[in-house]
Amino acid sequence: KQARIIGAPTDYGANRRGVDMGPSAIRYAGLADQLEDAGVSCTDVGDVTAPPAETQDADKRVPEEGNAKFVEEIEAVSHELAEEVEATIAGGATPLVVGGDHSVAIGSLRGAAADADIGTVWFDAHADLNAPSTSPSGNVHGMPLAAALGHRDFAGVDWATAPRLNPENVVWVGLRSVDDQEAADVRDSAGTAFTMSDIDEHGIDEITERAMAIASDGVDGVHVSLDLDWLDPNEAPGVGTPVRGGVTYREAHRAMEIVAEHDREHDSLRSMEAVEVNPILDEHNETAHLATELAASALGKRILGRE
Ligand code: DIR
Ligand code: MN
Ligand code: MN
Ligand code: MN
Repeated sequence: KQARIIGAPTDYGANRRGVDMGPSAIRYAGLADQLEDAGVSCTDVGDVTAPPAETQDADKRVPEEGNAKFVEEIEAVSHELAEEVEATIAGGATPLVVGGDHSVAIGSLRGAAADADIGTVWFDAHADLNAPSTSPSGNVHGMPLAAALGHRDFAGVDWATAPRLNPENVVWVGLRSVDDQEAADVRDSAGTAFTMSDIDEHGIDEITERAMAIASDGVDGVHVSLDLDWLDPNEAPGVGTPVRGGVTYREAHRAMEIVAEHDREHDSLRSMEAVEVNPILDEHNETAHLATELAASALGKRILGRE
């Protein structure tokens, strides 16, 4: 397997500064070496362009309805990132996008869906299905799935939508903090939502297997989106919006191993991202380390290696 690391050092979509240092923290934690050890040959293309939020005006709004901060900046990042992701896949490698806040998923999904029908598995405490008119925060990191799926607020905003992301192949895993309107929108969507309660009831293996099966059913590939706040804050303290009651360290690794198994059997993993690492809020770069380990598991690392 070949991976291409693409950094997207943004915090335009988040409400806390510091997540723009995620790519740097993840590289410093040894991502490329970890992947090489796992037998994945890997190149790092560096970062897409993202000027510091302080130098930009938060109030420039593209969807005129409602509140969405830094939309012009997010548009620029989405364009460049989508192109990198698309070119990576065309070259036969797996894009591994390292964020940055979760708004970078808009670019990842567009790039992954440029030339194929795709599904996505969204490992996150949050559903990220808010839209400018429904978001309580105005932070675009809570909106990438609404954008990608073409919510009416994003009508005509073509940089934001991923027309070949099939709504029936969207699967959430590990939800535990969903806003009121957002919860109704998740229930009304064609996608499948597995909450933390579903994981408690059925176990991480069964839920992840079902998630990969649904996300890959009838499409060309799956984009795996890993928001580090999916894990319990005890394991992943360095995130902007920690929520108690997340998955454990071992559950997270099992889930990523199941992603890799599914990919071995079905060639299903088209692209992946690891987002929302905030080293400022972290302890000893622990969350960035976790991101590198989990990416390695998703790309095929096994405790005893492979023959
Ligand atoms: C919240 C938080 N639902 C919002 N979302 C986060 O601002 O829309 N997503 N943190 O990962
Ligand atoms: Mn998220
Ligand atoms: Mn989240
Ligand atoms: Mn299959």
